[in-house]
Amino acid sequence: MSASLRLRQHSLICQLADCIEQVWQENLELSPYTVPEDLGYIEGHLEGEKLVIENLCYQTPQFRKLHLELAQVGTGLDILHCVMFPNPEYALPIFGADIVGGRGAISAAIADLSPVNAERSLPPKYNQALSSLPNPEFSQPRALPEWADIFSGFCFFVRPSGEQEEQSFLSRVRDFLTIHCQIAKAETALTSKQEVTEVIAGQQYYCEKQQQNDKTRRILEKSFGSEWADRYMKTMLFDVVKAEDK
Ligand code: BLA
Repeated sequence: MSASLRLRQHSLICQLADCIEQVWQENLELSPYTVPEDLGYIEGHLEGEKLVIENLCYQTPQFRKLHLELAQVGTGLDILHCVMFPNPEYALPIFGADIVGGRGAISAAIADLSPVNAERSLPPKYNQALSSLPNPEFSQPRALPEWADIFSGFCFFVRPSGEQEEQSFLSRVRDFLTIHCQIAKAETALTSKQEVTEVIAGQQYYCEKQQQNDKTRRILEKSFGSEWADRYMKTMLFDVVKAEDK
């Protein structure tokens, strides 16, 4: 990815983008992923300020799509979005993170490993590893919106205040990513069609809920219009594999 955008973004976003790429490169066997037509680098400005988006994607045997997106609206709003979509033949949770901020402060920083099985619970290996991590206090926790029933009990959503809390957020996300990559790499593929169908249904539910995030949709609509925003949310941010594709 051209490192141009992240160098102009809030330092926590730049640091997390570097961290995500590093953990991926150190732990996974990355192959290129073809981003849908012209969605790699995008500029839009319908009304008001310019929105620039840079997408970086990979795939691996266990992940059908590793997506890191950086976006900037005008000079005042910086966004990092990251989702690791497992290949549905692996019963793995979905890692997701979003950071929104700018002009010196981060307003929202969220990360989770979200279960997608029928019981919507994390596999025991994840519960064990995540429970043993240090769990730092943040002075300004944020409440999740109504659509957010997809997240696990380990989800953390905060407005980090100051350098120390930003570093705590960063290091907890690094731990989540490292645990996830290491467990995923050792995972064997499902053999039953029924189980794969369940994973697909779980990923579909996750994507449907994320598509209900009006705050994301509104930013995209302002620069690109509602039709484009809808297509982008459904094909690039939260695309679903259909059972018949498998
Ligand atoms: C919040 N997401 C937001 C906000 C904005 C965006 C502007 C509001 C910030 C605030 O309340 O302080 C915007 N996020 C974007 C845009 C993109 C993006 C434009 O990723 C992409 C182009 N969102 C995710 C993922 C998660 C997520 C992977 O993309 C979680 C794993 C969560 N974002 C999330 C949540 C909120 C949010 C829970 C708060 C929503 C609310 O309070 O209503």
